[in-house]
Amino acid sequence: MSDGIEGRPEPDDARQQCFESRLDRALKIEPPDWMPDAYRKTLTRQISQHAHSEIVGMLPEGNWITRAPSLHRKLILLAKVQDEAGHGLYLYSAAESLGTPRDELVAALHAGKAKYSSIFNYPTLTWADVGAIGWLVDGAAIINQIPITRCSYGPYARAMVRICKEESFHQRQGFDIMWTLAHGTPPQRAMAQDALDRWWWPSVMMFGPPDAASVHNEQSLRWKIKLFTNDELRQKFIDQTVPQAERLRLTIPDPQLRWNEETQHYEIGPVDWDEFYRVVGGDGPCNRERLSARVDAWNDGAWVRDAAAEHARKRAGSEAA
Ligand code: FAQ
Repeated sequence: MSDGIEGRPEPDDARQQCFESRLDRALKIEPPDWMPDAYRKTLTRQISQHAHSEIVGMLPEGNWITRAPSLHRKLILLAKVQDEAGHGLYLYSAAESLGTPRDELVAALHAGKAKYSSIFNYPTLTWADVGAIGWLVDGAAIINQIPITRCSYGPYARAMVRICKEESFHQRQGFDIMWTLAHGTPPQRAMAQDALDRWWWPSVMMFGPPDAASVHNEQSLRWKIKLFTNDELRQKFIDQTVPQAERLRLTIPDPQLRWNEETQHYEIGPVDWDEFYRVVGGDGPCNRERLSARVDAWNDGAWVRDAAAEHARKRAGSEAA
């Protein structure tokens, strides 16, 4: 609506200009600030998907807590899985600051309407898979998330600072497991290689569809929600991880992998994007199992939420009296 004075920006235009000028000056957008609806919606989608990924991501590794090969490994794994729960909570808080209550975000996950990372729909068949997840999946997560510490939305950027520090520890513990197995007996080495064979391509896919097929890349880059495209981050991951595999003397399961002297990057063979879309669409090896485990955990925890809400009600009542 115009205020009728020629040349004066309409109120929404003025707010839009202020928003864009903050982005241009690399200033953060904070919860009380005006923001376009579409920016709010995209952020809520991405942050809640990220939160769901952290929580669902506890399941594959949680599967090995009771079977870790030593007390030392068990303690480390327990701490790591608890860290992931913490990451989920920071991220749900950041998403809630955009106006959608946590219950709604969780309900969307349980109804199969909200996504979570494709990577967590693969099974953890051996102890080496715990190593491969730490090394590859946390390694990929760090590469994706370090730039998000500089994204335009304050609560998301700040949550990511602590998360990235913890993910660095996770990546090292995964590499350490792989190193131990790779330098162990021949069956242990074979177990490490088998885990790499199964987790390599899903980790490469984790960065999302190729840029040409990404729905949100362009707009999210403009809004500084993303600072790099899916393919740029994927390339960083490949360039970082191939030399690590060489140090482990393990073989990346890609006969077409080669170093390009000209571009100074590794090149990989074709990615099976049909598999990616199948998994994202709900038909991966463990999608149904993961979702039903989350729904069961939510239902089993109802008494804790009820007790906490009752306690808060009583305390508010006694303070008011
Ligand atoms: N899985 O247009 P784009 C972790 C969807 S945390 C499932 O490129 P966007 C820690 C995408 O949502 C791992 N869906 O989308 C840990 C969109 O669908 P929509 C999670 C995917 O958002 C370690 C459609 O495809 N990290 O690992 C995936 O611009 C170990 C089109 O794609 C984050 O969430 C996928 N892999 O870019 C925990 C980081 N990729 O929503 C436990 C933050 C794409 O339109 C153990 N998120 N889709 O229906 C991001 O950086 C971005 O959201 C991307 C996707 C890069 C994931």
